[in-house]
Order: sequence, then C-alpha cells, then structure tokens
Amino acid sequence: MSTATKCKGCGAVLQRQKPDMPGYVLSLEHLYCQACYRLLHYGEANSHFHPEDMPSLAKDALIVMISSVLHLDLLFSHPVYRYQPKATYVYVINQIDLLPASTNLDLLLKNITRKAGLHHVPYQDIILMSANNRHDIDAFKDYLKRFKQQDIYLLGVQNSGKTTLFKALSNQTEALAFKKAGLTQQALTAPFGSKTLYDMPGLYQEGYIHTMLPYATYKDLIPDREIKPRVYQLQPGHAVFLEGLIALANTGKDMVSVVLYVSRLVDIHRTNQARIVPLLDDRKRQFRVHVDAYAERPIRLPAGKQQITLADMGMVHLTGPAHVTVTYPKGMHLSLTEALFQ
Ligand SMILES: Nc1nc2c(ncn2[C@@H]2O[C@H](COP(=O)(O)OP(=O)(O)OP(=O)(O)O)[C@@H](O)[C@H]2O)c(=O)[nH]1
Ligand SMILES: [Mg+2]
Repeated sequence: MSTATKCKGCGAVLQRQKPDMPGYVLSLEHLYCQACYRLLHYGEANSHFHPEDMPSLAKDALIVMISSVLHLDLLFSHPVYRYQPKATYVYVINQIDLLPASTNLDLLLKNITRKAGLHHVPYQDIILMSANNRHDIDAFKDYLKRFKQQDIYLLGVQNSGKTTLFKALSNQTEALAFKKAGLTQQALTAPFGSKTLYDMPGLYQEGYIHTMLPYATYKDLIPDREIKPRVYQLQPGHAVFLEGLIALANTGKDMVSVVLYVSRLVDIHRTNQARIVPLLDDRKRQFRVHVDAYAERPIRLPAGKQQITLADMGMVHLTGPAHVTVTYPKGMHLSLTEALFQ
C-alpha cells in the first residue's frame, strides 16, 4: 500500500513538481490539491484529467454500479462484469429525485430489469434511489450490511453520484462531490462497519457535454433538482432550440408533441427549421452557449413513446410515428431508445 499523501478531495497523490497535473500543491502538508481547493472555495475548474479507465477490482468484492437516471440509455454499456466475473454486482440508479414527482418508478424499474435481461447482465439487485435522500441512504446502508463481502466498490460513469453516495454512507466530509466531471482521480477509502468502502474514479463517457464545454458553462446545463418537463407542440417545419446547442425540428407531416426533460437553466426557444442554419451561422451573437461544429441527424421515430437522450443534459420524449431532425454539437452523444418512464 502506498504511503504517499493523497488529496482528501479527489484522491490524487500530492506532488509539487507539475502544476498542470493532478495532485499539485505548494506544500505536501495541504489537505487539498490546488485544483480541489479552487473548486471548493472559488467554484472554478479548468484542467480536465480523465483518470485511468478500469481499476483493478478484488475477486470477492461487492461492486455497486452507479448510474444517474440521466444516463440510462447507456446503462449496461460498460461491461464491467467482464473485468471481474467473480464479483457480486448491484446496480444503483441514482438521482431519481431529478425525475418529476409524478414519474411511474415501478414502470421504470420494470423497464430497466427487462433491459438487464436482454443484455444478460449478472446482478443481485437493481435499486432506484437518491444519494441526497436520507431515507434512501439509511435503507441502502442496511442493505449493504447484509453482504458478506469485505470490499465494497462504488463504480460508474463520471458524475453519476459515487462520491455523494460514498460521503453519505461513511459520514466522510472531506471528499469533493461537484458537477465537475472526472473529479475523483484515485480511489478514496473509508471504513463501513467492519467493511471498506471504495469511491472509485468515474468511467469516462465520450460525447458528454463536459467533454466539449468549460465547467462554468456545463455545470448549469446538467440538471440538479427535480426536472419540470417543458412541453412544445411542433407543427411540421417548426423547431425548438436548446441554448445554441441543440435544435430539434419536426420534419414530418403531422404535429409532434415534444416533452423536454432538461435543467431549468437551459434556455429554450421556438424557431422554424429554415432558420436553424442561419441562426447557427450567427451563433456568437445569437446564443449564450454554442460550439464550433455541428452535425445533423434525421431520426425516424417508430410508433409509441420514444426517448432521445441528449448526452448528459437530459432527454426528450416524443410519440411516434414521426420524423424529426436534430442538429447538435459534432461528437455529442445522442441516442434513440424507447421511453423508460412516463
Ligand atoms: N439531485 C441529485 N444530485 C446528485 C445526487 N447524487 C449526486 N448528485 C450531484 O451530482 C454531481 C456529481 O456528483 P459526484 O458524487 O461528484 O459524482 P461522481 O460519480 O463521484 O463523479 P466523478 O468523481 O467525476 O466520477 C454533484 O453535483 C452531486 O451533488 C442525487 O441523488 N440527486
Ligand atoms: Mg467522485
């Protein structure tokens, strides 16, 4: 085991040589590295380091796979069980407090369970919860205590809430949990009864908005409280813009009802399909948030309630059959799935 001193915020080994690298400090006596100190006290983050992708995991571990409700389209897409087939897996669907209070959670769980079956994912349980909810935390604590495994790893995509859960489970106060993606750099550990809890660095997800916008911008575009759905009826040829990032146009022949589940801080406005390109050409004057390059994707929606997931910003529900075209930042993750909840 390493005796090097680690940053209490992100777990990076403290070092005094490279100011641009994780763990940089002026004095090895400091509690936090400079990056964590700035994030904690000034809310600033510039550098972005993706931690090692796949940690080594003990064979007889309990692995708690954590996913945000915002990332459900990619749930089960990291086949972690292949890295450690002998471990026991529990799936936590975190941040359910972001979904509107009227969400049918039984239906959501049923759909996720069906998806796990389709992907042949080994698991013990799938648990819907919020790391911000005291009752959920207490219930989850009791649940974890029932396992015989000594090592409990919290694993999952960046920003899924691992450190928030780690802190709540262990009453640890120094680790940092913010919307800064890739915050945890190396495993943080804490005792959990007679067991050990490991808060692991997040798995990197390509195409999320934190890969294309600065922290100061993307932190407001990721929802952090109950989402109030915003509904738009789009006539053929009509469109909605989300900031200067995403335009969704009705390219079919019938009206489409569009339900947007995104942060209340995302500016949404109506336009016509024909105006999308001219507006983006003039994006620096027209929009607060924009990127340099865009792509366009026509999407044919099959019958039934469908979901287009907009990277880590949220999602859109639409009822097919319909045709829409989405204009979005080039490289941004966009997916079409059946709607998992209503
Ligand atoms: N509303 C809500 N926000 C949450 C919940 N869990 C975490 N968050 C927020 O989500 C953001 C990311 O949380 P972290 O705990 O830092 O996420 P992480 O998985 O450790 O992220 P990395 O260290 O980057 O891999 C923070 O702003 C948390 O406050 C939750 O259950 N509900
Ligand atoms: Mg973390």
